[in-house]
Amino acid sequence: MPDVSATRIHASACPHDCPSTCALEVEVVDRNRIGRLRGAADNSYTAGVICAKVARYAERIHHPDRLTRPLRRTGPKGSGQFEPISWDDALDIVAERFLEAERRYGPETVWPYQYAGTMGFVQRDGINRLRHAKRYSGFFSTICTNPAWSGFLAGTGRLAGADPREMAKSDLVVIWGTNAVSTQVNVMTHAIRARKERGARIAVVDVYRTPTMEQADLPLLIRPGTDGALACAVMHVLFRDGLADRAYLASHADDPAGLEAHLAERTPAWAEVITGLPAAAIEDFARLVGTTPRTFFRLGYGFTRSRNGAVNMHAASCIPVVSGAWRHEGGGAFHTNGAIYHWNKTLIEGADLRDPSVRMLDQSRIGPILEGDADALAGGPPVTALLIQNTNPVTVAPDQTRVRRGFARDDLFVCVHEQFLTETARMADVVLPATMFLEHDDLYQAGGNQHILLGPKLVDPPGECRSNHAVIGALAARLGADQHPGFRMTARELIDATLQASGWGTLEALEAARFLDVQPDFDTAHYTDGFAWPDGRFRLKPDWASVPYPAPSTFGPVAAMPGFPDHWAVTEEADAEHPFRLVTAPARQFLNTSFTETAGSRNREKRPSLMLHPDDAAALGIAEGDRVEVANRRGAVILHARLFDGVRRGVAIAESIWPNAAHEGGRGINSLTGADAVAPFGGAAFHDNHVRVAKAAPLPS
Ligand SMILES: Nc1nc2c(c(=O)[nH]1)N[C@H]1C(S)=C(S)[C@@H](COP(=O)(O)OP(=O)(O)OC[C@H]3O[C@@H](n4cnc5c(=O)[nH]c(N)nc54)[C@H](O)[C@@H]3O)O[C@H]1N2
Ligand SMILES: Nc1nc2c(c(=O)[nH]1)N[C@H]1C(S)=C(S)[C@@H](COP(=O)(O)OP(=O)(O)OC[C@H]3O[C@@H](n4cnc5c(=O)[nH]c(N)nc54)[C@H](O)[C@@H]3O)O[C@H]1N2
Ligand code: SF4
Ligand SMILES: [Mo]
Repeated sequence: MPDVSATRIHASACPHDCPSTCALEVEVVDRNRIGRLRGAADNSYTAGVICAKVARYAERIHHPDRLTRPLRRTGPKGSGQFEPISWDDALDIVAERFLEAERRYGPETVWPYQYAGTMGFVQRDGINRLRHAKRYSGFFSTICTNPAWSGFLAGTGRLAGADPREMAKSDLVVIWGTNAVSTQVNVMTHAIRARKERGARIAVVDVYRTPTMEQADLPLLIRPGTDGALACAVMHVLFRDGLADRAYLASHADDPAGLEAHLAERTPAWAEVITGLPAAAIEDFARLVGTTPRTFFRLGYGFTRSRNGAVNMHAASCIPVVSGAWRHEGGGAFHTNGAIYHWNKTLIEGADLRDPSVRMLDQSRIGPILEGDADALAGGPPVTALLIQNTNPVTVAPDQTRVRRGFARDDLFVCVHEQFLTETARMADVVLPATMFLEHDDLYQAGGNQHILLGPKLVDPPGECRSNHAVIGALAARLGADQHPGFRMTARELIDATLQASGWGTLEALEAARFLDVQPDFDTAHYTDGFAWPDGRFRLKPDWASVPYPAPSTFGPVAAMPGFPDHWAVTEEADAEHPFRLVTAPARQFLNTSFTETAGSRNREKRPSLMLHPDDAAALGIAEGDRVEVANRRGAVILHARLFDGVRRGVAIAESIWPNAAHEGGRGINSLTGADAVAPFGGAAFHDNHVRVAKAAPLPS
């Protein structure tokens, strides 16, 4: 291992909301400047590879538009008119306004609202300590993971799976509903190693020909929201052709006979009608799965962002149980590793202060919540004060029209702590400048692999930027709520105490090691001795309402969810008025809206566009580059047509998330997405929208 301290190269971890959580090597030029970022070659998952946007990080951290001073709004909301003020004045205003709101409506009127702009525990989760100390409204986090996690948990009972490095030892890697080349490049490192070293095949299930599907030996291009049908037909073939592992099913699953009977009618021909994939292609795929013991299912998030997303995840996760692939190294399934870490984050989150009677508000329903929808407010007071860190809801949250109306309310006080003047920060009354990950200390866990990583402070922040931890502590003091020890400890002290309380050693040890590989052994990871239920049996037929997901209640039409895997027809289907299904998949050069501020990313993404099949475009009289209006009852957006035969007819793809302002009229892509909760535990169906598409009226000259 190179002695990084003797050089200008220092170890860190990527803080962004990406399953890869890469181990980084950062070139530090001096106290104020960094050079190139690289992937750590000696981290067995990162394996020296990181994405281009983070390799160019100097462009983001040294960006001239970074916020460097606290600001107070001087013009109308959203005008962008601010004046610099001192930190003391800024924090005094925020504390005063929060106390005033609390006097009027009680503490639940204040809603601390955060997400995963940084994945570091101290800087991301510390806001909960202030929330609990003050009994501010709870935050039910739903925007990203809930349909995926609940769907995976429904079968295995535990959010963990086969070691993702085992993809390199697989003979068939099935990359399902993730555009890994764009969104978590390291999956490709291991999958392609398997192809090079063992002649493995790669199958990709997606709804357009992504850069990942371009790499596939078996591209499986299906209609959006139909993964459950594909999974059923694959399992039908496995049972029909004697390729099901009946011994494994007998010892490891709840009701294989029931599943087999249920699948009798769910033939490839049945699935062809639903998925659009020819029955012969389904047969070929199923046979390959059934005859390749080492088949690794790498299940992503993308295919769960539909109203039936949890059901589809569960259905896909049943295949390696039916085929018995779990038995083999290089086989089984992996979605995320949340369950392997056994953290005790009491100090960071102030969990000991939490009052369970305080209402929980749904992150994804921020639009209805700010508009005063009584159901969304869970019967409590209106939200009149927001403290926002690590997220940009004005652009990323669904049902944007309502979100924007909510933020425009004059009786709403908003404080945004940010690195840039995002579209959310523009709506704030007070804006506070935030540090970036190389300017503060934090601790990270990898979702898409098995590492615990340290990201130490390596450079000084520009101007007056402060870390989230510093801001939360300073506000707690002003609000008379800083008795909890977590407010008075440094970030490093919190990291050390959290590692020790969780059984992961000390900060000193982690600092020396840079990252810890905490992969469970094979039998644990592969559920050899049983899945994580009292009877050890994988649930082919889950009881959805009792899936062990930490949610305040169930959401959506839970009672109508199918027991066995199925095509659950609750997606927002095309109709005469809305003939297209719109998917708003991630753009390669952005990370949600992060990196939309850097020229290196923006120039490569060019402009907000809509991929359409050339025949659909021709039928609508739309040519390459034309301005098109994309609309449904929630809103309308102008995009530029990109003709592409890698999308199906009737499907449209808008790679996201561009700033709203990058679109004509300032209406962003989430004007088209819905905030209705996905069953069974909430979430937003970002890829499940019906829309109409038409050539836009010419611009007034
Ligand atoms: N470059 C880049 N990287 C990112 C992000 C980003 O915005 N840009 N976002 C980060 C975040 S927050 C997350 S959660 C992860 C998510 O990473 P992934 O697990 O990769 O999931 P998504 O990126 O949401 O979606 C990936 C793919 O799902 C496909 N998809 C959509 N609907 C369906 C469907 O019904 N069936 C199937 N089979 N496929 C479907 C989309 O076409 C897309 O290609 O990525 C992270 N990494
Ligand atoms: N249409 C559509 N919408 C989507 C999605 C989609 O696929 N399609 N994906 C959804 C998904 S999966 C997700 S996870 C959400 C994500 O949405 P967000 O969580 O809002 O992600 P970002 O847009 O990257 O915004 C993160 C912000 O945090 C800030 N930040 C980073 N680090 C720090 C820090 O240390 N301190 C402070 N104070 N701020 C910091 C960054 O500058 C950035 O502005 O978007 C969702 N929205
Ligand atoms: S691939 Fe993901 S974790 Fe790795 S550097 Fe890029 S954004 Fe960060
Ligand atoms: Mo996400």
